[in-house]
Order: sequence, then structure tokens, then C-alpha cells
Amino acid sequence: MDDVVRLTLSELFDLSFRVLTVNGMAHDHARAIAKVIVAGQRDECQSHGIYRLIVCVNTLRKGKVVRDAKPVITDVSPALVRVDARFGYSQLAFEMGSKVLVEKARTVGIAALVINNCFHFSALWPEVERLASEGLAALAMTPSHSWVAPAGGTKPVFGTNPIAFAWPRSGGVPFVFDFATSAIARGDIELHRRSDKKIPPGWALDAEGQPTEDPAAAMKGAMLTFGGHKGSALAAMVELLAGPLIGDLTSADSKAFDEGANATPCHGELILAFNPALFTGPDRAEHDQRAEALFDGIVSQGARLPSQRRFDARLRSEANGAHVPRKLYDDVLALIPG
Ligand code: NDP
Ligand code: PYC
Repeated sequence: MDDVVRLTLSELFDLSFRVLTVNGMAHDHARAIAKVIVAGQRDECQSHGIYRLIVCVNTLRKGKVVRDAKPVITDVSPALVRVDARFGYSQLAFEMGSKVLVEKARTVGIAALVINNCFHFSALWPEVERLASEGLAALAMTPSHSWVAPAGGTKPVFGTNPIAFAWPRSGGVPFVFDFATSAIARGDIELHRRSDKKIPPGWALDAEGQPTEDPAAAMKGAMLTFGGHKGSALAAMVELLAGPLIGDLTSADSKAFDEGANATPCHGELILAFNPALFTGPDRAEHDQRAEALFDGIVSQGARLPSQRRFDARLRSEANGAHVPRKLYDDVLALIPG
């Protein structure tokens, strides 16, 4: 039997929506969540695609998330909009708040969207890409659960704390990066454990603080930051800006709130949008050219831009369907009762 299943994007959406709704998720949330899960699988981001259905359903079954939460928008100031997700998943709150964020950034030049009290599992690139499609540059960050040791330490303090950035480019895909400030996303360690594969050195320590290549030991120990003290400082920045600054939890608080349920982390998110039309001034075309020269300087020597692998995968999946490992597909089908 083939060890990979190919699904069209609409089959993937229908499967995701069904798994979520038969497990009790309200339809508006299920739609918003299914869209980002399909985007992840389509772009071959295995750690944030259809695998996340398993974590979402566990979170629903443990009774942690409010399945029909109605996000509440507050217009805090000309440059700041807040959405209280009311302990539902983050995607619907982002869909609602990002519309206000775009308007504010267009008018004021720079604006922030704060999402509070949200269960958050998704990759951040769909959000910054969405803002780039409106002609805005964007920066997003969020904590997770405290799984990551600070550089020089052995005990978890930080979350995997991703940072994503998008820069709009006329006539093409935007420049986008999106990475965890840990050496790798936690989801990738989980996927290694599911497939009985060792993890590379440099990703994690075991519970005794010793380097490990065993994913199960890594999950009981501490993940490592990328780039040593530099990733460690960025992880701390994410904790502060997308935690106390926005009146929400740190990754350690989120882990305590979880009470051992192993559910999706629950905390806040900060998204900033910049309007080049107001920032750059009258010589926009000239400065856009400078940006393009920077990208040329990268690709002309054979290096690649971040997200290029994803954009290539997107074209493949749109043409031929997305591939899902057979075991993962079977595990997802098993989430549909009876
Ligand atoms: P990766 O290390 O896989 O990739 C990070 C970024 O680097 C991507 O933009 C990737 O582009 C780019 N990249 C990779 N290799 C190269 C290269 N050789 N040259 C140029 N660019 C390159 O990501 P992570 O494991 O750190 O994170 C994966 C995802 O997990 C992210 O989307 C993140 O948002 C998500 N995440 C979400 C969390 C949450 O709490 N919600 C927590 C932690 C992570 P490309 O994709 O094209 O390879
Ligand atoms: O993969 O590190 C991760 C992660 C945490 C929350 C969602 N994804």
C-alpha cells in the first residue's frame, strides 16, 4: 500500500472541517481553522498542517477550549485594535481583527492587532502573507508553552515563540520568513517521535540536561533555542511583547493553565502592520527598487529566499493535490467517531 495519500485542497478542507465539527467545534471556528490547516498541508509544512487536527481534537475533548467563542473587538486607539478571543481558537479572532488592522495601518501608517485569550497552534505566515496581500509589511509573534531552555540553562522557560515577517513585492509573492525561536518547532519533534526517527543534535536536552537525539526524551526535557544566546534573547522578547505588554500570559503561565492536558497553548498574539505608502514618502518606486536589489543580491548567488520552498510546494499541491503520510491520514480519520 502507498505510504502517502494525495488529497485535493477541497478534499483536505472538507476532511478538516468534518473532523472539527463532529468533535463539537462551532462552524465559524471550524471553517477558519480548516483554512489554515489546508494552507499548511498545501505548502508542505508538515508540523502545522493536518497533523494539528489531532492536537485540536485533544484540546476539544479535554474541554479546554470554548468551541463557539464569540470574539469581541475593542477599538483601543487610532493605531491599536484588540480582539478578545474569549478562550476560543485564534483564527476567527485574526480574521475579524485583521480587517480593522488593515484600515488602521492604511490611515495611521503603523498599527497593532492584539489578540488575547486565544488557543494558538498555527503557523504565522498565513497571517503576515494576508497583510502583505493588502500592500502592508507585517510582523507577528506569539508565545506557546514553556518547553525551551534559555541559552546556558537546562530547564524550560520559553515557548517555541515564532516570529514571522512579510514584505509586499509588486507583481509577485511577498518576501516572508516565519520561524520558531527554538532550534525547530515542537511539532517537528512530535513528528519525529511519531515516525520513530532520531532528532538531530542541537535540538534538545533530556530531563537530566544532557544532549539527546531521542524525541521522547527531548519532549520530557528541554528544547534548545536557535543561534544560542541570540535566539534566547529573541524568545524573551516574544514573551514580553506578546505576553505582559499585551496583558496576557507568558509561555510558563500557558503551561500552568494547561494543567497537564497537553492541549493547544492558550495566551495572546501581537501583530504589527506598516504602510509603505506613508512610511517611504514620495520616492516609493526608487526604494522598492532598493528592496528588489537586496533580494537579487541573495538569489543571484544561488541562495534562496525564505518561503520559496513553500511557494514551490503550493504550486505543486494546487496542481496535483497535497500529500499526507498514510499513517497520519489514518490517525486523522480515526478522530471521526463511529
Ligand atoms: P523552519 O526552520 O522549517 O523554517 C523557518 C523559515 O526559514 C521559513 O521561512 C523557511 O522557508 C526558511 N528557510 C528554511 N531553510 C532555508 C534556507 N535554506 N534558505 C532560506 N530560508 C530558509 O521553521 P520552524 O521549525 O522554526 O517553524 C515552523 C513553523 O512552526 C512556523 O511556520 C511557525 O510559525 C510555526 N510555529 C508556530 C508556533 C505557535 O505557537 N503558533 C510555535 C512554533 C512554531 P521555507 O518554509 O520556504 O522552507
Ligand atoms: O510546533 O512549537 C510548535 C507549536 C507550538 C504551538 C503550536 N505549534
